[in-house]
Amino acid sequence: MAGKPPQNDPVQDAPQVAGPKHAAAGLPAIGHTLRIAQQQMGVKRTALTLLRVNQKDGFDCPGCAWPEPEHRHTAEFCENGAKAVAEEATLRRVTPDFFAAHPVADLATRSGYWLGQQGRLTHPMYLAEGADRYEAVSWERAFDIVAEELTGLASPDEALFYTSGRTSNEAAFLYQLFAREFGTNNLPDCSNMCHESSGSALNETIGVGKGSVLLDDLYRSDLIIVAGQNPGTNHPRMLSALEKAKANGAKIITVNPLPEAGMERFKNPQTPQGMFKGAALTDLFLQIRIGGDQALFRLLNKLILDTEGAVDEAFVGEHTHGYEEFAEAARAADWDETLTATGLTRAQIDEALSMVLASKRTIVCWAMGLTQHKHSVPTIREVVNFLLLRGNIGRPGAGVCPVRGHSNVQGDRTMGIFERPAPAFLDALEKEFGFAPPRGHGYDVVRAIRAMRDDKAKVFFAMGGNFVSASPDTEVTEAAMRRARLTVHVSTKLNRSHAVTGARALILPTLGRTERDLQGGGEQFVTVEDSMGMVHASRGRLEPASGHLLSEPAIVCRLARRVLGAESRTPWEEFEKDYATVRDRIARVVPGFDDFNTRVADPAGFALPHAPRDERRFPTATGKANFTAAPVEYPKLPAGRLLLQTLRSHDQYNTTIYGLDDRYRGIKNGRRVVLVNPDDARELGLADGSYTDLVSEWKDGVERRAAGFRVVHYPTARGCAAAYYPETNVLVPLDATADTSNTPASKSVVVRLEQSTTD
Ligand SMILES: Nc1nc2c(c(=O)[nH]1)N[C@H]1C(S)=C(S)[C@@H](COP(=O)(O)OP(=O)(O)OC[C@H]3O[C@@H](n4cnc5c(=O)[nH]c(N)nc54)[C@H](O)[C@@H]3O)O[C@H]1N2
Ligand SMILES: Nc1nc2c(c(=O)[nH]1)N[C@H]1C(S)=C(S)[C@@H](COP(=O)(O)OP(=O)(O)OC[C@H]3O[C@@H](n4cnc5c(=O)[nH]c(N)nc54)[C@H](O)[C@@H]3O)O[C@H]1N2
Ligand SMILES: [Mo]
Repeated sequence: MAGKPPQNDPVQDAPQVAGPKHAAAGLPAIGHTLRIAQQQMGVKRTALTLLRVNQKDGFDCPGCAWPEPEHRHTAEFCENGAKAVAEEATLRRVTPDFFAAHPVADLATRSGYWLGQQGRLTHPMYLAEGADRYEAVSWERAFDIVAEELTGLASPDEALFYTSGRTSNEAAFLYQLFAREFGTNNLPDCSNMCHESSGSALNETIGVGKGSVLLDDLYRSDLIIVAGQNPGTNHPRMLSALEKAKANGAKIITVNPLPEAGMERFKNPQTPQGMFKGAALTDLFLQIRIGGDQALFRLLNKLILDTEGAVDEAFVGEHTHGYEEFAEAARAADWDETLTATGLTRAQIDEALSMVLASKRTIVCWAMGLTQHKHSVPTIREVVNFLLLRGNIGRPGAGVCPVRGHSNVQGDRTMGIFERPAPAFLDALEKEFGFAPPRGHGYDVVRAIRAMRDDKAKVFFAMGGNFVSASPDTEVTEAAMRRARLTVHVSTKLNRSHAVTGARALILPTLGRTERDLQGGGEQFVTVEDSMGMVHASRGRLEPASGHLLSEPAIVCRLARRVLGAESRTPWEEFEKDYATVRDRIARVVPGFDDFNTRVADPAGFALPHAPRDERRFPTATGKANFTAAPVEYPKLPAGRLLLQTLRSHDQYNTTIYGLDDRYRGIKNGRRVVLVNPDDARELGLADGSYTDLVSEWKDGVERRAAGFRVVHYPTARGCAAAYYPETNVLVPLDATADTSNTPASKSVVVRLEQSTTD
């Protein structure tokens, strides 16, 4: 079922293809934004809402985690931020009548696009054991049901508490506190599928699992390398920052198997000249083979080592550890092997080297193109080696810049949403709240799926997100979810996870970022942390989508009171009334949040401390920044196979599908497409416009098939293919994960393309 197109969907998936564009944003983006926004919100609400995005007294854009500049435009949002807002602020509603008309079996045949288009959830809904459809339920009854199942477990570790990265700091802090008072560290989150590899690599090498640059550093940089990221679609406001950096003299190298329109040319919709002509952003495009990045950076490191005076010896001597071992490994880097791994030419790498050597301040930005491979952690460590060699960490205009996804995914981790919490964090919780938090490691996303599959976990609770569609190995994941006793989703919108349920299921509808949050203690705001460690307030203004919604903090507080009862000494009632009291506790538990309530009153927010960035101090095990020397890895393809990456179109937010177009790649009205290099396609006998099945090959011998994809001849690197997530998650084996971080390797799936089995 999961590998086939949805059966009961009025939207026909009939892709039309026009070929890739060479510029992003500009006037078409504005027209597109307003059209989508007005369809969902009407004209007046569109204007009122969009003007509040990312303003100092407004709400944080629920789109990506890119930071807000100090001087904000009246319209500080982008096309895709506007779509995210419209999706939430829509006037469409999913009421109890909707659920009466659509049994769960019917919902399970619909596409994610159709489900999302139905509108905002309005009532708590309950699917009783054996029932065929959800029915409205009171909040009290809903909490009773969760409490019944949680207290009936043989061990707290049979419960899973998932988080998606939109959850505010306050809600996240309360949620992990509840899970730990209940007795488990089973806090898998979307980060496990996202930047976990970055966190793993950075923690070990520089001692902090976060990026070390602020916006100002980008503006001051000489060279910015953007590897494995498509900002034109996924972080559009980053293009303005790159444009400004270029105006200040920076050069940009783009490393990507695909030529992405945004990185080629950016037409800034906020400046008159930009709207029409636009700025070329990329100076050097390295069209790398999927998974070739570690080899590329390793060779660059060798070439730096071989260049007289190129290494920052003072920095290396004073601040780093492991240099000799690393240098020995790097000197052994081999040109031929690197050219094979990367598909690049010698001239391209030489040109990159000369740009690297000419730069005194270098930044490397990356996203999912680096994090979702088997060897992602050593790849990112090699990026760190590269920056350390020339002293590019802890210096203005230089550093590591992992560009985060969800708007508060970084904050959620800071608040303790982590299945492997640091002992110091647990000590602080224990001291503040007077209970003994569990110390053993919990399950991450992949382990949580296995635990449900193997009947070791029986209650699945999700604070946002769409677990079954976002996770790998869709059929395995869905079967695992169906084994649970109870599945609970705190959600704003309908999605597939509501249709693939345990024996009992609940949907708990919640407020979104755009909405007014009124509690006993008056109107509340929440806080978020962006990709660069800046914390600021977010305040919704719209009337809530329904009078029956509870905020995420309120849901956690009420659930905690119901489940933990008198045993808990935590003042859950007070927390629910007044989020400032939660922030007081955060200030005492989480480093860097001293005087939280006072400092967050500054509309610009505040920066969290970052030892490597601020003081060139590296809080690692060795007390220094660690060079590492892992063997170089890259995917090796059997003959007749392609390496498939699963990525985002321009009309989606993860599993939320806004529309069926991918404008910059020239695809319209369809998502079941596979982009293949024309030379590979010819060799494999795949005509443009023909239909094919994607069959993934993995050592477990299980055949995973996604049926009925239109072949698109597209200028991707040789041997590589690309298709959209989540339709292709069915192809990603549960066990195919990155070493160390355990992130699903959803950017390197070995596939063969077979004559289509669907007509
Ligand atoms: N509008 C919108 N915004 C979003 C999201 C969204 O879905 N829609 N999602 C949010 C989230 S959660 C995240 S994590 C981010 C994701 O942001 P991105 O990481 O930009 O998202 P992807 O579409 O997965 O794109 C991966 C990019 O890496 C390239 N790539 C793939 N494999 C390799 C490789 O081996 N090496 C190199 N060098 N490049 C490679 C791909 O060609 C593509 O350009 O965006 C966030 N923002
Ligand atoms: N094959 C493949 N798989 C991937 C990826 C990939 O590149 N390829 N990317 C991975 C990445 S980077 C990520 S981050 C994950 C994303 O995984 P998730 O975060 O689980 O998925 P989303 O699609 O972002 O979740 C969308 C749902 O969140 C709910 N929601 C939206 N706003 C709110 C809110 O304010 N509060 C609450 N409670 N709910 C809300 C809505 O009901 C909506 O349907 O997917 C991962 N999966
Ligand atoms: Mo993400």
